[in-house]
Amino acid sequence: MTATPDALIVTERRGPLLIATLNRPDKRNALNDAVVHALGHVFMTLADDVKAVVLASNGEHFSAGLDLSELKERDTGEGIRHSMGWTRIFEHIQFGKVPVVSALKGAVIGGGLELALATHVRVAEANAYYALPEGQRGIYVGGGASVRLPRVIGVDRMMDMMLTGRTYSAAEGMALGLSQYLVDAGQGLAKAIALADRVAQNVGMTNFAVIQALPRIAEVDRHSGFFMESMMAGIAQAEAEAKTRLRAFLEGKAAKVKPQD
Ligand code: 1HE
Repeated sequence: MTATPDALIVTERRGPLLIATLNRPDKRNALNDAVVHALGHVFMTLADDVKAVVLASNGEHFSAGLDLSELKERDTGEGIRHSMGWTRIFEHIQFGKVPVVSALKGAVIGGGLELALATHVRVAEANAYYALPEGQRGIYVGGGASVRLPRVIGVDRMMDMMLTGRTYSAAEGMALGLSQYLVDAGQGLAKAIALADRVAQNVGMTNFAVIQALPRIAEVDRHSGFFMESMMAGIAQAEAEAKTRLRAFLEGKAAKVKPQD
């Protein structure tokens, strides 16, 4: 187990996985600049043999969002630069080297929800809940929620969250797509690791296509999208490992697709 110098993020290698854990439980994993920069450092320095990352948290809550004690007296320019700094790092998580599976529990609030939305697969424990209290605090989201959240739950639901302070439970969040998995309290990390292990078994080029090409294709016009997809398909098929796996299936040596838990 290793940690960034200030141990705000604890990292642990587990075979092909890197488990990165938010480690500020006394402050409910509120995200200050040091935490966000430490996260950025983790994702920008991933070893080549890391095939997937699990993003977890210590304590009862995934994250209480922006550390409000850091807001203080920023002027407009500082505020814009600060938000852009978060955006850059969260983009690096979403469009980084490998897929990221997050394990969500307790408060997934404000910037914590924005961070979660930058991950590719989200596992929520039954006690997780989602909120954007920016409206009540007199501020605005600044970690990419305006871009990412409407794509998941729609503009109107996000408006409602911000205007009325509505929260969504883990079960509601699962139905809306805030998480793709819902597990009992205490089971989030184990499930996230199990899923990340599956992800890590894919051919790297396919994982790359899924996290890099798919979200981009989903945002362009259909003609460009079809063409981008065809290019990505051609690139992926040409991989030696893809050929090996296809041959293994045709020779009856590969696992069949069956329903799973
Ligand atoms: C914090 C923060 C924080 C806790 N910034 N210090 N986020 C919010 O508006 C959420 C604010 N937090 C809460 O509503 C609650 O703390 C929780 C529901 C998350 C947890 O409640 P609880 O009872 O378990 O803990 P607590 O007693 O409220 O907090 C424990 C300590 O963490 C306490 O500090 P202490 O020194 O008195 O022990 C709290 O002050 C501290 N703490 N949350 C700073 N957020 C890129 S823009 C994104 C904009 C946003 O994210 S806005 C959303 C901000």
